[in-house]
Order: sequence, then C-alpha cells, then structure tokens
Amino acid sequence: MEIIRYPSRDSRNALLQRPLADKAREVTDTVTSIMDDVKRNGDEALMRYEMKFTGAQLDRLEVTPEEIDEAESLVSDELRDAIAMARENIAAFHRAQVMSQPVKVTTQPGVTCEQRAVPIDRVGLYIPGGNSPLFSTVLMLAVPARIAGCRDIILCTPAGKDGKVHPAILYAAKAAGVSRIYKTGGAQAIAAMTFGTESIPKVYKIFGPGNRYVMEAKQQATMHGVAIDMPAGPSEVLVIADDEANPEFVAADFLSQAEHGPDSQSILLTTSLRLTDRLPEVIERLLSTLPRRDMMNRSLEHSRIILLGDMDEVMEFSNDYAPEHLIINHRDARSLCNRVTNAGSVFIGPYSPESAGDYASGTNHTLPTSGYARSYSGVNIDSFTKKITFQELTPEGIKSIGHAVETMSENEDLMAHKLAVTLRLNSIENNAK
Ligand code: HSO
Ligand code: ZN
Repeated sequence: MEIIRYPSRDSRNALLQRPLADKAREVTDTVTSIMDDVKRNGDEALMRYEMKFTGAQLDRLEVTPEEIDEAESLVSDELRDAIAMARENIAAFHRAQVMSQPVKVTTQPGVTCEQRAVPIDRVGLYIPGGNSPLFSTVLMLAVPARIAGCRDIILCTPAGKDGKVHPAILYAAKAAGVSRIYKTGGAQAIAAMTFGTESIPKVYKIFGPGNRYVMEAKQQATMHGVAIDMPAGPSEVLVIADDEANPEFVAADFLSQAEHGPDSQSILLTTSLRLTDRLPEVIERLLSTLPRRDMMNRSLEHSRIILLGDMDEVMEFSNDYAPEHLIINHRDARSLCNRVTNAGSVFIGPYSPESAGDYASGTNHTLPTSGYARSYSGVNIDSFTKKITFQELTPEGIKSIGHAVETMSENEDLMAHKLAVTLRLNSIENNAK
C-alpha cells in the first residue's frame, strides 16, 4: 500500500489513475471470434464453451422449474429472510423513483408536448460465476426491471462443473421475478443475448458485471444495436475519514473492497496524521483474520493512503477521482456530502459501510467505475425504461410556430421541411375562406 503525505499539485494526476491494465489486443480478438461463433452456431457453440470453460456437459441451456424448486430447498431460512428484506428495501427505493406523472406542457397555444417513460420490453441480466455467487446482483437488477415494467427479464449465468447453477442465484432470481434463466457464462453469454440463439432470445439491453472478456463483449454488443447498462471496470472505494474515525471501520471498508479482486482499489483521503500512520497496521491485523489473503494483498498493492492539507483539497481530490463508492466517515459528513459532485454512491457517517448498500439498504450496487461517475449514473429505475415524446399541434398550434419553422428550415437549406409546414398553413387558410 502506498502512503503519500502532502502530494504536490503536479503529482496529483498520477494519483488519480486507476490500476487497470491496458486492454490487451488478445481480449478484443478472442471476444470477436466468440461473438462470431455464437452468432453462427447458436446453442451448440454455447454448450461447447460451457464444456471448455467449466467442464459442464449440458444438454439444455434453460434452467428447469424442478431445478429452481430444488435450489429453493437448499437455501437456509436465514438467507431467505435476508433476501426478503433486501428485496423489499430495494423495491421500496426503486419504486419511489418511478415518475408518477408524465411530463405534459403546452409550449405555445395549440402545441402540446408530452414525455412518457416506457419500459424496455426485453432485458438481459448477466451474473458471473467465479469465487462469489453474486445473488445480490440478481436482486439489484431484476427488482428494478420488474418495477419498471419490463415484460421479459432473462438471466444468463454459468453452471458449475456439475451442470448446476448456485442455489442462491436461482432462489434470488425467482424471488425477484426473472422470467427465464440460462446456463451460459462469459463473453458467449453476452453474444447469445446480443444475437439470440435457438433457446436464448435476443434482448434490447444487457446489464451486469463481469471480467474483461464480458466487458469487452458488452462493448461489442453495442455495435450490434444492443444497449448496455454502463462501461465497467474494477470496483473501487474512496474513504474520507478524520481523527475521530475508528481505524478498524476504515480498514474493514478497505478490505471489503480488496476482496472483490486483485484490480480493486481503495483510497483513503484524510487530514489526520494519526490515522495515516495507524491504518496500515490495523489493515494488516484484520487481514490476518480473513480468507482470500493473497488476492486482497494484490489489491492492496495499488491502494493508497493520501494525507492532504485541508478539507477543500480532500473534496477536490475526491471529485476529480470520481469514485464508484464514496464513504465519508468524518464528523462533518452531512455537510461534506453536499460538496460531492462526482461519485456513484455516497455512504454518510461512521455507521454506513459500503456493505450496507452492496446488499440490503435499498440503493443499487451496480455503479459507474473507472471515473465514469463523472458522467454516468448507477443503475436505477430509468435504466430499464426509455422516454418517448409525443406532440400534437392544432390548426392554432401550427399557425403559432409555423412561421418560425419555415424560417429556420429555409436557413438550413431544407426546403422540404419548409414545404411540410407551408402546405398545412395554406390548407388552413383555404378552409377558412
Ligand atoms: N461492491 C460490489 C457489489 C457487491 N458487493 C456484490 C458484494 N456483493 C460493486 O458495487
Ligand atoms: Zn462489494
């Protein structure tokens, strides 16, 4: 872990960099060929890849109702209760985001403009395999999709070697109202949702996290007319803490980030010399009590403790970095949060760990990384809808804006545009005679 005391202005840019390795040509090429293979060979290609990458021998891709029942029986009562609470909190927060009234404005006499949110008909959710069965992500994506009114919510996730999907993923998918679940993972799953196969439908928007191959496949999907939630990189947290902050709380927040993968990044910004000096040893001590130490150590290698002169510098730095998660564990947390201009999600005060938002408080945990928080929002109810505008002009309406439209189209040298208005104005005038 790097400790940087009072960095000069010139060195700031380097400190804002993410540890992400350059996108290897190999990733792009591999994904391009997988996309092509799935487009041409459909289900056969998907089963072949499942065999190759996980060792699972599948004869069908869709999860059966019996498999879902079996999964349900394998989930403990304790976990079911926890999932139920998380689902309700996520639903409550996302339900409140639904715009109850469509926008309707009369801009000129006889000119009415309207905007309505309409659900995206069919969405695809991707849940990666790997070390952690991310059933919380199933809730974060499927619950708002249902609330937004998406008709068809499909989910792709890899099976294990035994050909089965983790029971908690299946249970959460059922609890959240996913329509159909398919056993396919990696770039090939994204390809399947992009082009459609014999058993998997093509979707209009793809959501969810994944490794570099999945991210690249999502980027390539956009070139085939499919939208994606957002560009994604490794997860990150920036903690702002003061002298009063409990160093163990800060250390645990660092470690929960490190646990997500070797590329994850944690940053502490503080004006406290004492915290700067103490934190490394507290992290070390807590780390020794936890599993996944090797991976966490790799992540901690590019994590940073940065000591700054005052809170103005801290807030400026944080906004420049634009963290996915921002924890403000500071006596003035409430007022500092009003100065946040770039962040995916903000956790205010000592008792608001990122873990709360990762699982159960109600906010969404699918958030912009790699500085995209400067321009992207995290997943929310709008992510599952598109807005359609409507307009209606009465004869009075076309008369009130017609001349302006004629003048503007003439000045853009678009005479057919002008004609579309002139003809109508003339017809109104003739009818009046
Ligand atoms: N922190 C992750 C989400 C997550 N954490 C899932 C635990 N499970 C990205 O926001
Ligand atoms: Zn997390």
